[in-house]
Amino acid sequence: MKIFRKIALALIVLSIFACRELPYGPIPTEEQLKLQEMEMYAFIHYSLNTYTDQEWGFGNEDPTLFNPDKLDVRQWVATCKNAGMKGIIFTAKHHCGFCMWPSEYTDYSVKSSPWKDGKGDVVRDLAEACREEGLRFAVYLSPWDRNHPEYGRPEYVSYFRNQLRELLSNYGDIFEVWFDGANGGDGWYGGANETRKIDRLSYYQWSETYDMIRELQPHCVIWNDGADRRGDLRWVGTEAGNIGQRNWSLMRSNQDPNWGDLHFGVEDGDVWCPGETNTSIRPGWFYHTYEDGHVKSLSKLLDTYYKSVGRNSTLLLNFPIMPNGLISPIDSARGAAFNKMVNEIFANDLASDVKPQMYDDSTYILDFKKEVTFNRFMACEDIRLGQRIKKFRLEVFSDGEWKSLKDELADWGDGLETIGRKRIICFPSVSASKIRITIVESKATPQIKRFGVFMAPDITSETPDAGEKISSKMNIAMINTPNSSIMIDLENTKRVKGLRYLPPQKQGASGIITHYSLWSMNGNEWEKLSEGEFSNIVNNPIWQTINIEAVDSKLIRLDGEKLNNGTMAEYEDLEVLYE
Ligand code: FUL
Repeated sequence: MKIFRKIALALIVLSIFACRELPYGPIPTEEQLKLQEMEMYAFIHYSLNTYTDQEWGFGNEDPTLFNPDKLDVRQWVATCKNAGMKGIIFTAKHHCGFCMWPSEYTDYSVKSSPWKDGKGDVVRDLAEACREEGLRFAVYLSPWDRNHPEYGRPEYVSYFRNQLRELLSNYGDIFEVWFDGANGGDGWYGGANETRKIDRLSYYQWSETYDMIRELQPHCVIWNDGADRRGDLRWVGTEAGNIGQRNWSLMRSNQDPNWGDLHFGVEDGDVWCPGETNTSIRPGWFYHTYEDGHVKSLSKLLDTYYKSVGRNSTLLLNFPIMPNGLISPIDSARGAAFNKMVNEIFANDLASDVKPQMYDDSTYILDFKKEVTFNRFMACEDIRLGQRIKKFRLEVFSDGEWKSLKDELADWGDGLETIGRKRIICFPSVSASKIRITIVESKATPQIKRFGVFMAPDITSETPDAGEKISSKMNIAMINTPNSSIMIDLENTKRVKGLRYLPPQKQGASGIITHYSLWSMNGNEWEKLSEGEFSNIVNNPIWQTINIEAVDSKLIRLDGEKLNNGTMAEYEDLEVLYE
């Protein structure tokens, strides 16, 4: 009798296991899953750059410039919370090397500033405010340090690790560490004023650093691009605010990714590595007064949401701090409006009471039993079992026939490739009584967690995309030069106080000026007005402004001292600033 009972029990257990679907391919860790579920979290960029109006500091900026009179981390936290952000990643140290906490390993920090008589700690204040308000807290620590004398040598790697240890030991739980990809180049380096190149794959010895992170903060995820060991999250190849319309949360563990791998993920990748779409609410990462009129519009932010969260990615949205120590009210208001709109759109799921009818492993029908009007469709895979679906079809039953839908934000085809944790498809409003979803290709039996159907208001007409395009092509005579110069004939003598340069906007463009000199001619001689670097222009190809002391000029020449690629300086647009 006993033996029969045992056999029966074993059979029951076996049959339960036989029915339970097993994971297919790589799956997320608990930490990756938790991060993906946050969907949106904020970046905050704040450093000496805020006071020098730069995007990248050279490393020799005076630390006494850091002296905000209204710094209020609670206003930052409130802004981020109202914008729907579930955490904050703070630039503890940007490329200039200035530390926003009083690191014991350098004096180039808040402790050498007049703010709070050198006794302040922005990292601590923010970490505490986040905790009190229920936001998760994380740090950006730039590996490239343009201040440190030893940068490029092994000593710097120990310094970097020491700083990381401080941040991971003294500020409570850290949900993510962000190691920016910008690496090496010119800098101050303790007065050496030179260019230092490093091998980004081997120099930092990431493997050891990762072990230290895992030990100090076992629940922290590592963002890193192309290191000698794969991070937990990946850059998506652009800072414009979009990931590929096809997006696998997979990468190869032992291969340096190319741009396509970052943007689209790798279908046959062997490790889970979701994309994190990082972009700023303004053109730049740091605050510049001249960008006050160019805060992203509501429709632009929604477009970003669909092209990140709606494409199986998280959204890391940046809010810069103003010199007074606050987030601009323009940005706060826009962030809140964005979150309100997202909540409104997704509050009412028209499919919430509709049980999908399944015809086989790959066809589902949502029957509303009446005509409903909608313009957004959502599908979610159970990613604990792996990302499986390669391609699907979406049809609506309207006017007595099945009609195919395509993703109106798609860059090619119908845009119905991959689902992942969350996929949102946008299309013009349609009235229909049924939706049919067909999984056309899948790696293994599809594991759908949810379908959703929504009606979003059309806001494009209400909120034009102000701030994306600042000026149209100027009415200026361009003189073609055979080299890396761009010459502008002002036709007669004018009082010039600057030049604005918009680099070519095409993905992968060559001829982007990264280092420039600016010249003017009024008589017969060229006079050099200014020279410098357009920092971060390749990853974030936004308008660059060169301000000069006003001069009389008839000809202006912008020389590309260094280009990202090619020999011919290219531009999308130029604007001469007159007094
Ligand atoms: C880039 C950096 O160079 C920018 O300054 C900014 O921090 C951005 C988030 O990453 O690569």
